[in-house]
Amino acid sequence: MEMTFRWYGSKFDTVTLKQIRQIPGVTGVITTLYDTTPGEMWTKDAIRALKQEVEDNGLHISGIESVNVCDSIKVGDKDRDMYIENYIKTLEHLGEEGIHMVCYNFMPVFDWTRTELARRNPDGSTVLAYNQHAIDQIDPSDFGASMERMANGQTLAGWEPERMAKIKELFEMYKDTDGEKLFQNLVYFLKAIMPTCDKYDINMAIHPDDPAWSVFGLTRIINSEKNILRLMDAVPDTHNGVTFCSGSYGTNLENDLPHMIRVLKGRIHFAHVRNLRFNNTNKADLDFQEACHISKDGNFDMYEIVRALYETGFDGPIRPDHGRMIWDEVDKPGVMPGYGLYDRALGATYIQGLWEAIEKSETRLLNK
Ligand code: DNO
Repeated sequence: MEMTFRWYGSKFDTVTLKQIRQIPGVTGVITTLYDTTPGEMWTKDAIRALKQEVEDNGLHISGIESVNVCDSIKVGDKDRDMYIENYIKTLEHLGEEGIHMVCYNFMPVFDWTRTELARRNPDGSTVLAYNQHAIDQIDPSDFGASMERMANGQTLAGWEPERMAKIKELFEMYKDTDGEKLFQNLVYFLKAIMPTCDKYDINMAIHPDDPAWSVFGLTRIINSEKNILRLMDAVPDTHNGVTFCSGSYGTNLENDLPHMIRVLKGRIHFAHVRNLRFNNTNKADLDFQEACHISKDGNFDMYEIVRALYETGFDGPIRPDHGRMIWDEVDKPGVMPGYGLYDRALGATYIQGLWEAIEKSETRLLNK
């Protein structure tokens, strides 16, 4: 595995490449052209400039998160082939610049959903949280105002004000798209881009739905072992792969995370490793909050998750995922929710500690 860190680009991120380079063991960044819109073709010049900036700071680009897929492709609109063509050109440009991993998602309308962006812990740190009652109170025709109430001036990816302005139109667009149709549109998209991925050796890594169930009546399909395996079988090319995000698959406690990693052997191209703490597991009253990375702060056994990645020979980029806001970082303007510097840096060193211990104890056993 390679330890990496998500970075949104110097125009948008409060974390600098210089800081990332100083995190022990981190050699690459997972980045994006954050000011492009889904459906737009990425130019070679823009990709090259990004790459140059990263390399000038002693790091390299380990993958893209995300090249977003536009709604026309997701609902299978008549103009989808034109947008797929743009996506293919973007992949060609990335491939020509030596970038071989692309994370994307196929969630309708919203990317990840939380109801609180700064829930306070007893130790003064803050975390992102999800509460089912709060979701049930949101009026889907008034997302803008609901978001403002929740956000404290911060914005979640997928919930940008420009997008909220078009929200009714977006809901309208998805009204005939049920789970099966969404799945078939995803397969259509993947089949169309696979020849390019084969040519440039680009690993596509679909991010799971977060949370792992439908929100606001919009269908969601990448949320369980059965569904992700169905997608792997529908497009068996190994370039059709997975972002294994423990925090997203883990929202559904029926998902056995280490087991899922084992059955997805060879198809996991990217890993997001983080922990969650459930305060209420009853579906109607569900409440979870994000934890720091260590096992004892949340519900997941992080040792078993890292061990499953190690045992299946995972050799792609791995990154710590959302962190708490600690050491007064929460008041810093512009910090991306969940993506401050400090707690994620602690997460990166913790995951590497687990990895090193597993690797060394395995090697010792083999040599006995
Ligand atoms: C949240 C992220 C997601 C992810 C996209 C991938 O923190 O993991 O926003 O980047 O779903 O397209």
